[in-house]
Amino acid sequence: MAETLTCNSCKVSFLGKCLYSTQVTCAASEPNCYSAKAVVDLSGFPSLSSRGCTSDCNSTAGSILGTGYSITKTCCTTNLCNGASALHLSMTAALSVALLTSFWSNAQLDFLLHDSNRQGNNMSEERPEVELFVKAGSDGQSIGNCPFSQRLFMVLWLKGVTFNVTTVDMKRKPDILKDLAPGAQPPFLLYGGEVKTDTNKIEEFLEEVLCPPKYPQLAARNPESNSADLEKGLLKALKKLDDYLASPLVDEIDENCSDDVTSSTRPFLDGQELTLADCNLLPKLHIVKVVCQKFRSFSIPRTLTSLWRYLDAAYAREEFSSTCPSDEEIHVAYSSVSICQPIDLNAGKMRQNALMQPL
Ligand SMILES: N[C@@H](CCC(=O)N[C@@H](CS)C(=O)NCC(=O)O)C(=O)O
Repeated sequence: MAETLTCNSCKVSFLGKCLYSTQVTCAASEPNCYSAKAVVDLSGFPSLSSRGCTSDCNSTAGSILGTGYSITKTCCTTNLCNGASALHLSMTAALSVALLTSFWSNAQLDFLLHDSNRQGNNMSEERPEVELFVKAGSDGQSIGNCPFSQRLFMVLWLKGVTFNVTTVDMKRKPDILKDLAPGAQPPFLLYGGEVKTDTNKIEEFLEEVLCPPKYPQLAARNPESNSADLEKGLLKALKKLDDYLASPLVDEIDENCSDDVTSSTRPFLDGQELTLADCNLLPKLHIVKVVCQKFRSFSIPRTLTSLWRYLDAAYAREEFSSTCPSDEEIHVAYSSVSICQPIDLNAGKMRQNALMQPL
């Protein structure tokens, strides 16, 4: 009996390019590592790539909506032979990929690429087809300013499922949106061919279907870690958040078997790991930080040390830092609301919450 193979595989891709790759152990029915490249007969359309385990090494060609494409597959049969795992592009590199065609063609091609990889695979080893559509930035391609989109991007990444992210340019209102998700605003999710549009419901759904033992549970164990209460009144909220992060969780007290634990050292809201609570709060906190710095020259006070411990820990994690829109994107989104709305930060209140409104 042949030993199982270990191959490089792309876990998170953005506009068809690999953002994060991992090593996977192949099923016995998949005796090859592959790397595949899909090329479309359209000038300026970037090639899409994919790697993983497969039983099917055939290259294919065909057409989508009258446009020809070809998928070239290369197989090999030794551990990690399908390229260095260094297909780990920086976000900037991935974002600089020029796309000259509509998002849907890109999504379709990506689907096709993965679909063709699945052919001949053991169907019992189910791998959901997961495509996340996030709001595009002002250039129509990069990640836009949308905390809901980033929240789901982070959740999928933390789940460890293989997925692709495509940006939707709302200015171009792709026709397919009307059929697929009429009236919907990004983010939305295509999961095994089904479209879902409500962020909270999508999060609930992912927590339910991508569950242990294969995928981690991401819900915070301490309900107080969920941040809904923490978003009203800026300084008050930041102080409240800092206080929460400074006070030990029950687990931290239990672990040290002592009542003397008076301050917390945990990096994230609910403990050592990122949870749904962080996926919800961090995208908004990032926007607040960037907007206040730009339009009010206000930085989160260094005296809020627990909050800074939290932010530093979060920016060190790719699931957060690589899913953030650029600062410029946030500046553009908030430039109009920032002009006439005075914000009295010292009073800890923001009139009409202009800054928070799009959150
Ligand atoms: N459907 C979402 C809301 C989505 C949403 O509000 N998206 C915003 C961006 S975060 C949007 O696309 N707005 C329209 C635009 O920016 O053109 C939900 O789950 O509540």
